[in-house]
Amino acid sequence: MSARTPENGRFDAIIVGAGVGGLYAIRRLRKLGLNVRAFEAGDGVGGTWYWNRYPGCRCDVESLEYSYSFSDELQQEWHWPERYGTQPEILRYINHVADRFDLRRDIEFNTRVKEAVFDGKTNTWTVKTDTGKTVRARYCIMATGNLSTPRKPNIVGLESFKGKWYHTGLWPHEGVDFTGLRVGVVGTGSSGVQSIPIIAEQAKHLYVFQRTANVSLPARNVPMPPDKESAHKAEYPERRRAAYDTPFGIAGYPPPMKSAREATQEERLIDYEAKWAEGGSISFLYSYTDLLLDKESNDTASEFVRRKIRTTVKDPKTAELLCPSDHPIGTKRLILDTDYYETYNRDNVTLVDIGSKPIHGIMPTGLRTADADYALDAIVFATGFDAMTGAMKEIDIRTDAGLSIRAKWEDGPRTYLGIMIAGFANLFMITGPQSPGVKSQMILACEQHVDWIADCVQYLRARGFSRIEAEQEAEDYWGQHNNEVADRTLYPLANSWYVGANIPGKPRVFMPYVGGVTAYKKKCDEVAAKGYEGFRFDRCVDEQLFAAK
Ligand code: N01
Repeated sequence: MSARTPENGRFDAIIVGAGVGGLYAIRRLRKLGLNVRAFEAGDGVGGTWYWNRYPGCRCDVESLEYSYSFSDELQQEWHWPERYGTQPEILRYINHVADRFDLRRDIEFNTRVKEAVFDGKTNTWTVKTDTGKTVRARYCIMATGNLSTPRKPNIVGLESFKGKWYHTGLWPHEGVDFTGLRVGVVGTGSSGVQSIPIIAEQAKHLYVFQRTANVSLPARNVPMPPDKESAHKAEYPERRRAAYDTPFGIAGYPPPMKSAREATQEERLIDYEAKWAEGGSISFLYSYTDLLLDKESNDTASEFVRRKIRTTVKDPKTAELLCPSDHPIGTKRLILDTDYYETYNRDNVTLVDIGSKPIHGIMPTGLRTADADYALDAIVFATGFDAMTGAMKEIDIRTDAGLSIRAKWEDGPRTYLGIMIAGFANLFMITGPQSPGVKSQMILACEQHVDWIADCVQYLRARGFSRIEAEQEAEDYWGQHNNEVADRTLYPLANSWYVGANIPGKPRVFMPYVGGVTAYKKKCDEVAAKGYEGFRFDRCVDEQLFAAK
């Protein structure tokens, strides 16, 4: 069923994006009686899970956690077949949610929002799309995602390449068969590491072009044990509540009790071995209290992983290249893999060090580095995204007072709570920069933000306000707090997408909030309980425009 347009062409809320956050926003705002319209660039729901269809794509949070909590029937009835959800399985789930809660009728697919302009006289947003549509709404809700702006490097000669090239974040829906081909994968972040073992099984030869070695831990994926599923489901409501009282928004991992420095070498070895055998990133980071705070403690975990790599990879030179050494473990997003390091023991896989011998260009027949030519039939760019700010800056977001997001965020994002931006009234972000979104269980983060936004909108409507805006002082305080919290950790030491280091020319600013979900949610709740402290409200001149229903 296609999306309905009200007779006057005006909505209460426009939602940009129909991924996990956008879908829940439709549901939640609709329940308040709001007339909503979502725009989605893809021809289906799912966001990240719609676009990232590369081989081996799978979530790194366990599937019983990585799911919506807003409906107990849904969480009880849905069966996750494996410990970690595959991309097709997660997309099937999101489609099920869209159908089950009848969300599609408010979504306009194949429609990209190009521009959003705020009118301070009527307190409305006017949104224009690439399909030539113009709509107006009181609220604009950006559910645009944090890793939704794929970026391939500007390499000279790519247009001359005679083979095919792909980006993991824009994977063809029909899939790609690499059988018998000479394939090059550029990039060894999560997307590269997940796809490399699968591509290696198909390709005649696979060349992995690695600039920096990353840390990958074994996922230890298994079919879902029935007893685990039933035990989890029996405690779902309690577990969901408990998740908000954890640093990463994921319950079920016993918090560490002591520092790595307090443990003996033998104890550490036993602990790390147990975590390695268990699989997963949170449990590994939970080995000790200070792995993300103290470099010396962190070194013990990093060295453990390097030893594992050296014992797994048979060729010592390749093993050494794969050993991460430029950042403390966990300060870049930890990767979970299945047989990644083992893949380098295959005869048809070659690791190419482009850190010391960079890519010089692409030729019709393949790729040239500083010291060799590689004949290729296909190139996969697993080179990541313009993370956290890219999607917001792709849209021309402005106000009639002459402000624009592109200008305001020129030196990095500035927000209050990662939800609103001073100067941009009635514009909400779901898991925006300076919120813990990407450092937590994303679906929980989306639900928390949408619930907060929905409560806020209800508050405004109950009091007849048509405008809410973050105060500049509140935004300044939040930015400073965000940096202070990050500076207490080892995170800023890494050249990660958290600081925009993967995009040439992007200002180096630490973007996610790493004070933990517990502290963050408490702050958001306090702000709301104090009548939305740090925000100011107003009524508009033309109240009839958006008379409350
Ligand atoms: O991207 P990345 P990703 N020349 O930015 C290299 C989430 N995710 O798509 O480290 C050569 O991490 C770059 O090298 P370097 C997850 O949060 C989750 O893999 O910058 N190489 C790096 O190796 C993740 O963190 C899941 O030196 C270049 C790689 O490309 C995030 O998405 C799965 C280059 C990019 O790694 C992004 O992951 C997938 C250049 N010019 C993704 N530019 C799961 O849930 C970049 N690189 C499991």
